[in-house]
Amino acid sequence: KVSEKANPEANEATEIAGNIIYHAKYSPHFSPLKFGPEQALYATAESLRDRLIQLWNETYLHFHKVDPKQTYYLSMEYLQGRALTNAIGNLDLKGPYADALRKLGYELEEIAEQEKDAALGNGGLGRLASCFLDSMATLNLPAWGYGLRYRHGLFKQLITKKGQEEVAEDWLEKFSPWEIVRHDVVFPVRFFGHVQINPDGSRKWVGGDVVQALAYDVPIPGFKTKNTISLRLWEAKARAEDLDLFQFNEGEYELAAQLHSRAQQICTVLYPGDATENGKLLRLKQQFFLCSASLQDIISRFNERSTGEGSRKWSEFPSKVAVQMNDTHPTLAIPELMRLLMDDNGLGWDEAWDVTSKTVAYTNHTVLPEALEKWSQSLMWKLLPRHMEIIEEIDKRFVQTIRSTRVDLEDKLSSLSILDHNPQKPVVRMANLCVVSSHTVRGPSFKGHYGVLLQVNGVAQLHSDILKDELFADYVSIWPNKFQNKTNGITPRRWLRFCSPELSDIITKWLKTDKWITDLDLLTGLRQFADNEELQSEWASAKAANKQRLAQYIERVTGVSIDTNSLFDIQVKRIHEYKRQLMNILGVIYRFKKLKEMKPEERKKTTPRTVMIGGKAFATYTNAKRIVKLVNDVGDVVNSDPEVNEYLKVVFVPNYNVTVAEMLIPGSELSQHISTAGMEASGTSNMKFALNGCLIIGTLDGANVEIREEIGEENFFLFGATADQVPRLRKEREDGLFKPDPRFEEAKQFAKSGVFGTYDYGPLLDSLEGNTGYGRGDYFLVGYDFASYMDAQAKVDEAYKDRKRWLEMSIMSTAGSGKFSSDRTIAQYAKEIWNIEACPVP
Ligand code: 26R
Repeated sequence: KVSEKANPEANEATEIAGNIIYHAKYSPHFSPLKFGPEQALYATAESLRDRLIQLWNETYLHFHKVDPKQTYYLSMEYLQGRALTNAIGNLDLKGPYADALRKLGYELEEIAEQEKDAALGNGGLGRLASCFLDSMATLNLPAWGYGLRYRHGLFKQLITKKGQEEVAEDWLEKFSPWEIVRHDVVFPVRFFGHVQINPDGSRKWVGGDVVQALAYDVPIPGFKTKNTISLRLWEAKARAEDLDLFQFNEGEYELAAQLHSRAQQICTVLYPGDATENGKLLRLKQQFFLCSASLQDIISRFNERSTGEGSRKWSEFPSKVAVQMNDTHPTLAIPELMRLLMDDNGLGWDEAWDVTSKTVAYTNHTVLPEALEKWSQSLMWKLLPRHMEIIEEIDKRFVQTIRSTRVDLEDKLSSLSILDHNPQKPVVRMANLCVVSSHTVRGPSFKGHYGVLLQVNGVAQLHSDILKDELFADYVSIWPNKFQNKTNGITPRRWLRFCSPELSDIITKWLKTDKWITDLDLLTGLRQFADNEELQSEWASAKAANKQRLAQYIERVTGVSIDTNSLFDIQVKRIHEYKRQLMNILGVIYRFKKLKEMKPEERKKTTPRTVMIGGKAFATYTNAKRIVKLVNDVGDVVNSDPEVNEYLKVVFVPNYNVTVAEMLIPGSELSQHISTAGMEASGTSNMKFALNGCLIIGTLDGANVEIREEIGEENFFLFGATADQVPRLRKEREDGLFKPDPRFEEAKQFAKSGVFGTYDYGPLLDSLEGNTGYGRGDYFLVGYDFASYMDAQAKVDEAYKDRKRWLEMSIMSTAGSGKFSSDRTIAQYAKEIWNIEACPVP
């Protein structure tokens, strides 16, 4: 007793253990006879949840009292991953929780392992949203996220003889201990119906189906701060009265519950297939559901925070609310806010437009034409008739303004306008709607409707430049200051402090402070020690421990045993032709062939490598699935070749997700970011790898450009064409003017020769030919870049032989990663787009 009083940590551990037992007993989800790791996870999570709820409430009340301007981040995707380790780390309770669990017979890591990922997203855009939430909370910003509570997150990837197979994922199978259902936060969301014109000329959207949006709050704790913000996820529910009791009693159960089942479809899966009309309709419903529920909630909070005398002025709205649209998926927020202001709150067009355009801002995350959203006008008229009226009016006014002020743009209007009236396929161009509607409230050049600045952004300098010079070039001539850059970032808590505690402790020791966790620029302090042998040896042993942990994981999930002395070379990201996993595997195929041809003593001089590739292919993306299959087939052959497998192993890491990334990245030594220049908007895993002391082989694309600048060109393996060369090279390739490097031809021939099994890789490999009718004439320039890629790989092999130099480069990578903290990114959004300030809970 006495010793516990003297030791507050031990006291806390005892209290926490008591709390965990309390939850196991009185928040029972399992029969009382069992207290295994799973039960321990839920009870532990619930004990943390108690604290989070308290902090969440304090934060909410504080924001309510101070009434600051608040940002709402609207995103169709969040890739939160696991929450336990993150919550414990952010609340600074790792020691006490580990002790408490030990008292109960468990290791914290073992319990954390039980948790499923919340995978409500696809890839980069979703993970970015989650990193942003962590930074918003940590910076004490008044900011919330809004999203959808998909019943099934992103599919689980199984690797079978056929390649990738998708099965439904089930993160809510038991339940999620991290969400709080808010039965009092419910809003109606309408679909279909028609527009009624009232005697006074005002309009009202009526009829159709109405579903309820029910709020679930996921508390997001900041790092070592009381501030705990909300990720509010909407679930769709039918109303009780929508059950047709008469039909039900007639035995017509399906008919009776039609509305219920239609409501349920909305939040069943993320990105339902959109090849069919039905699929498109469901996706549009999802997007509108997010926008409508969120805006009703935002408006009700705006009114709730009104102080004293009557309701507040709508003109104040933009000084209290910023809405950030994560890509075009939540674009319907624009016409929905207009509708709510005009039809429900009686504002006139000009007033509503002024409020709306000062409130919304848009981030673009891709320039790929197939990812730029266009919705069919007829589908929109059917599902959202009032919104289509509003969009038509926005477009009409925009076109009029341009006609009367910019005659020089007359022939550009057909591509600048929001509505594309192409008679074959009339569509609404969502990016155009975003650009036309995003204004700012500050700055000297704000002059009424269309005098605007700084409200559309790209996600890396090169990407933002491409938006200005190409995609949105004509808009730039109208609004030269509207476009800006916000280079992406990642949270250093999850992506270094928590996923690699060994390396973190070394950094803290050498910097003599742990302040780098919230001030990542301090990492530059490591530069002066980059060639220090003592640091290098500590660095090497932390890396070795992480490699060991990764090797065990790989063996467990794939059965392949890998050599921890080999170079760990990793490429993990969504499988896409522009990301060029095919170039990676062709390089591996070439390496394999050369190793086979060597004499044993020659092989001994090579640098042993383990190449790991992971990522999910979209279910209907045929070439991406063929790439997955090829990597697996190559792995089977290479790994079982007794002559070569000491020097080369190839592993496909199945079901890549946030949790797998937390295992792979700390153990990596080389990572590949090798997209065709100009095509990867930013990339964010490149930042995670560099932060963890992994060297990058890559092209001048996306954030690679800035990473290389920060860590130094001598620490980056660069190759490939630059973005401005790409159009000319494509043309030459198409015209048959390209002379392929013999290594490229050799690799392709070998791949086709049948050594890697009986699957027909012809169609995939033919996409790399100039013009075969199969592919797009090597649109992604694998052929052109292959030569310089292989040269860069040869440099990697040489560099790895010099251990001291390699470690120095590794330390320099971490030391130069400070810029890529999402704290920096979010601070810039707060200052330069949202105009919000920190509001710390006292
Ligand atoms: C709706 C459908 C058309 C759709 C298209 C594209 C849905 C989702 C996407 C995902 C895109 C927008 C995406 O994830 N982009 C990635 O955003 C990251 C964060 O900014 C970048 O780092 C990354 O380069 C980019 O590909």
